[in-house]
Amino acid sequence: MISEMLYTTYFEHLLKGRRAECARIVQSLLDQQIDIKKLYEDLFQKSLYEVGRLWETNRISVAREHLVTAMTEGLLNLVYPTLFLGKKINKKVVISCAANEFHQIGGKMAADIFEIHGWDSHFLGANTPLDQLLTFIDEVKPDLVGMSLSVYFNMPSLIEGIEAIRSAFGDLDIAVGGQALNWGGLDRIAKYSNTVCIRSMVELEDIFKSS
Ligand code: B12
Repeated sequence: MISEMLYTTYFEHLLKGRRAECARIVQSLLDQQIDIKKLYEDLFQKSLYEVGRLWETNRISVAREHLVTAMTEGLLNLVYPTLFLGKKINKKVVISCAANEFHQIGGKMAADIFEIHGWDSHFLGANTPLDQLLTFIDEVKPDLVGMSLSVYFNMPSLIEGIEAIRSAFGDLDIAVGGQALNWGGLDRIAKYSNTVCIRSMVELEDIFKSS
């Protein structure tokens, strides 16, 4: 549980670029064995969304937004040792951002949650060229492909990706996540077989219940 007071303290340190203080807070939550989904949504995601609002309304600079993003990516590494403690279930997932999609933190978090649930997760990061994604899927032969989309203008690239996966790999399961889904496109994605939209960490749990 992350109290409002702890969140506010963390956020102030984050905006001021105080890496050590942020790391101490995250490490102490990990020491208390916080649910990683809560850490991701209620600390990292919440603070990055807030930073997005501050940036959008010109209250912080692009440089500060980059600082916060880089710090958060570093803090995610503190979680790394806890990712591999669970029992492996012999399932593989490949998670990638759509081509031209540069927001990679959400997809990385999703990949971590799969790993915690015993999957082998292969996270390809931002802006993966489609032909490279297809080649990688062919090599790894995953049980599921996750696609991340943050900005709505990249929807055509996501749809192109889904169609290419359908045509090369038949009915391979696909899960689409990311906040671009808040701006629409659910109907366009829903028409593809074996393709689901995941809107939250709670919805992601449904995949694990059925696996
Ligand atoms: C950091 C950041 C950047 C960085 C990203 C760097 C990086 N290493 O990732 C950089 C500087 C590259 C960037 C660029 C741009 N950005 Co930006 N960015 C952000 C910011 C501040 C944080 C993003 C983030 O990490 N969020 C936190 C993560 C954890 O949240 P999430 O992605 O939603 O992920 C969660 C779920 O969605 C889900 N999920 C995500 N992916 C997946 C995948 C699967 C398979 C599953 C199951 C779940 C899942 O799980 C996660 C955990 O719950 C956001 C603000 C915001 N609201 O997020 C703006 C934001 C996304 N950016 C925005 C914009 C406009 C841009 C630019 C167009 C700016 C510009 N003019 O150049 C470019 C676009 C670049 C591109 N082509 O993609 C807008 C988008 C608005 C819109 N309506 O589409 C936002 C919302 C800011 C704003 N308020 O206006 N940005």
